[in-house]
Amino acid sequence: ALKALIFDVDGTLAETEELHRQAFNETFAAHGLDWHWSVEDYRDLLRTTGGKERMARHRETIGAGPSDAGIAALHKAKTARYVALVASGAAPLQPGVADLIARAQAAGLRLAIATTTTRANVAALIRASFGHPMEEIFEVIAAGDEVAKKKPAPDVYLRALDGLSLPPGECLAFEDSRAGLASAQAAGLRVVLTPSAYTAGDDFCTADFLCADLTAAATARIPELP
Ligand code: XBP
Ligand code: MG
Repeated sequence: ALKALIFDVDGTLAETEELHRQAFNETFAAHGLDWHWSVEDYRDLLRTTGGKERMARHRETIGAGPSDAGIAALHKAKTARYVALVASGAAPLQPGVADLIARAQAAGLRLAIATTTTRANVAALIRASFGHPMEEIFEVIAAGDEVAKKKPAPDVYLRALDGLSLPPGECLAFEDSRAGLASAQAAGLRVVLTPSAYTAGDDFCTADFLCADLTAAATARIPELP
């Protein structure tokens, strides 16, 4: 039987990528770096998960840029900017998310997070959108640099399963991207896929359930969900 729901954050709980992009661009400008990522650039850059990894890939693509230590410092500054943007309430939850989490809590399902982003970013988002500390809503939080390999590797989902002490068959994962889908499935999980602004139009044919959003109407054909 279903015991837990494991959620991705960026694109799944909330539409956050435009705030990440804004935080990256403001950070580049503030540090005198002549990088600027357009929506079109960013769609492609998102295929590299993780902010530091994304900057390093951009450096390889253009053949110049900061050292790894410079990238780490930029990423710290980017996180501070992103946290401030999210704290101002700039990232709306995706449709149905608040209701699904309330129904899951009422049904006694356990809740976890498996994300590529930085833990501080998740804390800011959950505080701003639910009005509670993230630990009061999510029992297990597996995030960013806490694992060796980011999505599409299974590491972050395996860490969440380990924290829950549950087998993948008793959990459902919620994702919005191909990298996230691959990560969760490689950990043995079934995946409910809801496309987000940057992933709409991607090929999700391997998803166990493909839903337009997480409203009760859109997820009605997933029998285990409350
Ligand atoms: C989200 C990401 C993250 C954010 C940036 O992927 O790829 O890199 O864009 O976060 P997913 P950081 O939703 O699949 O977890 O800058 O904190 O790394
Ligand atoms: Mg995502």
